Amino acid sequence: MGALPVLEFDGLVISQSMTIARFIAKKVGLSGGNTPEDEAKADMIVDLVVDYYDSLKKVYFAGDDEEVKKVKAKAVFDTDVPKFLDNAEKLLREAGGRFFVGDALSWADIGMYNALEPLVDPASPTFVKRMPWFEHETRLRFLDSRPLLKALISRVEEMPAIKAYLEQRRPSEQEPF
Ligand SMILES: N[C@@H](CCC(=O)N[C@@H](CS)C(=O)NCC(=O)O)C(=O)O
Repeated sequence: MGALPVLEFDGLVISQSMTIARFIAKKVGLSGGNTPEDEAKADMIVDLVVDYYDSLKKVYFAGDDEEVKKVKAKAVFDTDVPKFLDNAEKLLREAGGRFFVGDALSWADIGMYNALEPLVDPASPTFVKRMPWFEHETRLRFLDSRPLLKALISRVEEMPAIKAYLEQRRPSEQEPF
């Protein structure tokens, strides 16, 4: 396949992280609904998150020079990140405020949770390991003016199966790339 991650499932072997995640979402009934329209809404949110990760990668893989990283981080967190968060907050509001598609959890909510959790988790390796100068207080402020996203984080992580997974998650599973 050439790159990780790879999923093997009943003889099927597939790569590409979003293809894998979409396949699993469909298998377990989290693809966003039963219509192409609802699935497209969920896909749109996931692609929004992918765009955010593309921005984050500019900092994450910027090398070992902390000063260079700080300059790149400032650019990303002053422009790309607020734009991403405002867009996500608006789309969540338009969807009714609780979940991104309908009134049930989908892979869109889980994808968004994955992207946002590092902002609220004091020990998040995304920041503690890769951007140690980015203080927790500063991270938290990104959600102050986005109450629906902030509430979504709690809503997702309080779901029993997700809560159980998070309690036994390995540190390496907390890194986005
Ligand atoms: N678009 C791919 C990117 C995969 C990717 O960059 N994988 C990295 C590890 S996280 C890799 O395997 N790099 C080694 C290589 O490409 O040879 C995806 O989302 O799965």
